[in-house]
Amino acid sequence: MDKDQVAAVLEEIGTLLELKGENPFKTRAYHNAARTLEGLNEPLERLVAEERLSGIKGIGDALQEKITTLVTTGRLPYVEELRASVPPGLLELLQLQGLGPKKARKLHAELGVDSVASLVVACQAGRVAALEGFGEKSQSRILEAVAFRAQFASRHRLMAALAAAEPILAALREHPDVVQCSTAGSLRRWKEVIGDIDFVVSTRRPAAVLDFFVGLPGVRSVLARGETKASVTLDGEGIQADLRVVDDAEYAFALAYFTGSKEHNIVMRQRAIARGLRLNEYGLFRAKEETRDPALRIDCRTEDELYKQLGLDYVPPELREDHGEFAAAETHHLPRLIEWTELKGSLHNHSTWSDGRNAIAEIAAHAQELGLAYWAITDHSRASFQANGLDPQRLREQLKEIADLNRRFADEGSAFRLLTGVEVDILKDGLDLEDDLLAELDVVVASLHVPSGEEAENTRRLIDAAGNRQVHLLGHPTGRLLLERDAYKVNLQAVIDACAATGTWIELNANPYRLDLDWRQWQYARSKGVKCVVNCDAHRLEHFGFLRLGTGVARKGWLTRDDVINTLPLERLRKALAAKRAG
Ligand code: DGT
Ligand code: CA
Ligand code: CA
Ligand code: ZN
Repeated sequence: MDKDQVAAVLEEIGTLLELKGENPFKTRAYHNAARTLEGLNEPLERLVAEERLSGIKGIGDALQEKITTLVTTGRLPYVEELRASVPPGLLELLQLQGLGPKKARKLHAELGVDSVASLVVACQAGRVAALEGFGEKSQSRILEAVAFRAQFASRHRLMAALAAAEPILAALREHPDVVQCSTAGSLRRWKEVIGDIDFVVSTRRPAAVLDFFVGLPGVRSVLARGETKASVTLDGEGIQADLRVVDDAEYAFALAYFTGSKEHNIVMRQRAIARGLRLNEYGLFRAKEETRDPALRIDCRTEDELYKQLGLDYVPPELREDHGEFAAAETHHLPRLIEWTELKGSLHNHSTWSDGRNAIAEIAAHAQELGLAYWAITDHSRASFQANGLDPQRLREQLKEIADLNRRFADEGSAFRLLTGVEVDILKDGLDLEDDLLAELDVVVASLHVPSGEEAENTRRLIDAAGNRQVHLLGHPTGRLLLERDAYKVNLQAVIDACAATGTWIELNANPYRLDLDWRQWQYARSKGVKCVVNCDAHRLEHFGFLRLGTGVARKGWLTRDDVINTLPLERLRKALAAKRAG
């Protein structure tokens, strides 16, 4: 096990002990140790092999032994026993907002609550309100939290769905009876949140392919299995996946149909009718009635040919939302969408100087390995104290470290450069750092981390930040966390207008929880000439991969290479950064 996996187990032990009512010092020791491991700058395996765990503050003998066992064997009997001693439903309770181990334990001890279902029953009977330390208000808050969870239980962030779909698609591709296959549905359209995953396959042997699909490793349970389709639940989050099987001659039509969106399909069907044709998932037919008769089918081997038949340029899946793609495809005005390989770097990222997991040198090495041209280090400013934000003095020290590294790259003949910067907090009355200091940095990202409840107030703060010459871009401009937290109240149109007027860029934050500015807003922003920056907001090396996710969402927002600042090579980027400051 690596340090993050071990940290997760320690975190779980702490929680289980809390549920059992153990001594708070003991439970806290586990939580703290988990945090410590996460912050380590060297591999845990090495620390264990060199018996250096004891040198780490807060890791006593008992913890050392458990960590060593986990690292070397990947298992820990202690946690397995602990898990078995706690009703599994109690852990489920902790997923409810506002319900911690202490309250869960009390509900269990006093009311026998051992699952979300039995908690709802207790609430409905008014027994939770009657419990000491709870009351009416807390009872109705619990019911709200249950409703909130249910609403999101069947929806999933795109990143998780992509990860679940990839091995299945790969397996289908390998199968000898599969002729063509693809993902379809909202996943292929790159929606930020999806209901279920859809696959389309063409084959001469539907039964063999369906058998193979429902028996794949990673399939938790089979919900339905018919002659031409099957639905399953996958391991992990329990995402549902649907597979449709068609003849190869029907493949292009099925793929287009099951890619959707419903709104897009409706217009496609109307266009067919207007041409005296009939369109459905099996074909485009010379017919006025519903049919699947191959003799009437107009041959289309690809989606491209289908769009041609209906008088349209090929519409990339990301744009199939009936958001203006038909007018553009009719007149050859669809944009040439950005490709993720066109990105040259990311302008919003963190390091160990604030809440990132990797040292700047490690980050730079990784960026160079990936062939990127630049990477900005924009750690938090001091107001984000929980994220170990930087005050002016530490920021200046960081600038020295980056200058040293850049000198080294130059000496080595590498064209790669780190950019200095900060993610400065937008506070109630201005930015968290002085303009003079900001002016010394290559890149300034301004973010609203503690919004007000008032739309006018948040809008004003963002507009003021955009009005500052030192600020290049607004970070994660809505503050939303998909399926967890709504956007703060803000008049986005006014903010976009202010960015247009001041030459301020807007981030498309590629973190799978954020993906904002939302794709629905980019057509407007683009029409106003506002540039986008697709940023990783990386807190660890694995986050570099978000660039591909973010670019997909940028495509969904109709953005081209020219609309996205971080496709510029370094020298042109520097000019663009300087332009904002010139006013
Ligand atoms: P999701 O799964 O809720 O994130 O969204 P989708 O778009 O993947 O929807 P899903 O899985 O129910 O169906 C996949 C596609 O199949 C959908 O995008 C369009 C097509 N489709 C499904 N039902 C209908 C329908 O009743 N009418 C039309 N025109 N298309 C449909
Ligand atoms: Ca779907
Ligand atoms: Ca579906
Ligand atoms: Zn941030």
